[in-house]
Amino acid sequence: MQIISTHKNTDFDALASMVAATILYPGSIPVIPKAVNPNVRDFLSIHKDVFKMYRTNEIDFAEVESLIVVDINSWNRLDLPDKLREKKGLEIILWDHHSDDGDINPSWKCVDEIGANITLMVRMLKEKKKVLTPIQATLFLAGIYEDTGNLSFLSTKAEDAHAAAFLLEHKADLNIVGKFLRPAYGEKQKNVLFQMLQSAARTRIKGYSISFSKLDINGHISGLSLVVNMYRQILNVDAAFGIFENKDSGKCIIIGRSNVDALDIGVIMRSIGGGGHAGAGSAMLKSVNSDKVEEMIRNLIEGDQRTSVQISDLMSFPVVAVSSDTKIKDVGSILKEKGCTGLPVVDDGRLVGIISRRDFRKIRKKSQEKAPVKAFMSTNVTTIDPEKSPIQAARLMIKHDIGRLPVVENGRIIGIVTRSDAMVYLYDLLPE
Ligand SMILES: [Mn+2]
Repeated sequence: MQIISTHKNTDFDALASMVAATILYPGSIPVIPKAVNPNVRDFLSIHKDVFKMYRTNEIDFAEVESLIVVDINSWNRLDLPDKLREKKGLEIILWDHHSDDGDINPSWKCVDEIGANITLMVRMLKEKKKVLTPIQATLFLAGIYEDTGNLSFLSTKAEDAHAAAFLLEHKADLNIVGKFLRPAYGEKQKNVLFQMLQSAARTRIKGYSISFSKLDINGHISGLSLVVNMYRQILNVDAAFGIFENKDSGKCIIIGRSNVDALDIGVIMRSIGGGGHAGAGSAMLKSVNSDKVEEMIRNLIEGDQRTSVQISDLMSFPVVAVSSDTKIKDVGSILKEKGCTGLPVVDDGRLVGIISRRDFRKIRKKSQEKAPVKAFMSTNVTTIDPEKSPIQAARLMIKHDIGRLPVVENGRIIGIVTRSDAMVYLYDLLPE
């Protein structure tokens, strides 16, 4: 017998992947965990006849020769008996889109970091030219939308969007998708969100706006990740962390959400024993208190390789500069020759102003061309410290609508960082 299973707290991606596996592996039996997400439970109760799911107590595990695991790579998160794990000669087929190394040892696998696991399976369904019903296409699209936040999470890949297009072509019903994907904020979730907002505080680490919310909880509360997601959106911070401590069980659940690429939640969560993607992740820790957890995350963000890039790593130097008595005509030729749009004005190593192409509009008469640059330069210059981050540089440039920032240390100009330097870094335009 061949069975299919997935992680506890089954979401739409996991359910969709199980159904896709029944198509790819004819005759296989989908075995669903006892605990499924509330919206998946609602969906299944209406579609009971269409998607027949089996419970563990309906399966004779002695008969199982082959196990297909979808959307997870961890024995602990499966709802299957231990004796199956220990079974000799068990064939295991693994489909997963999480990057962390799991403890399932498959005989065959398809593992790829991508927005949704169902995208990987759609790839194979397309290859094998399998025919999908509109109801299957609808469920699969719900899986993609849920796991990628409607294709907006940073983990989303082009292939997820292609798969979504393919499913729409196969008559996926957006009405039904929207109906079931609407986040289920129950009374408990609303209370948690309300408490988080009441004590909301923002802090700055490495130029990122970040919020930590620490809350004591009693018993199990489902959907905490939805709550943290909403919390981040309302606060409009780059990243938000919900640290939920259950004093009775001594467990601490940490959920993180990030909206900036360089702040990778998956990396942070893996460092503290959890997992996730760039935009979303979680961890569960035992016998730590929430203050300790916050301190750990702060240290990780401060020490993070990618976020620790400083302006001094990006800036150009030596700086082409002119002195304040240089004739404006000569400044014009230097700009043309160097192909740049502005220059710092420096006297004896001290920054006294900045001249940009825009300032040349102030020249009205030909005779003015012989005047010194100090007559036209801006003296109100925004500068940046060398140890600041590229994000901070980008923010300053946007705020003041300027294209370059002199990098100043102890009053002396040591380099210059331009809009394109910041863009190259932020968008990874150059290979490392
Ligand atoms: Mn998934």
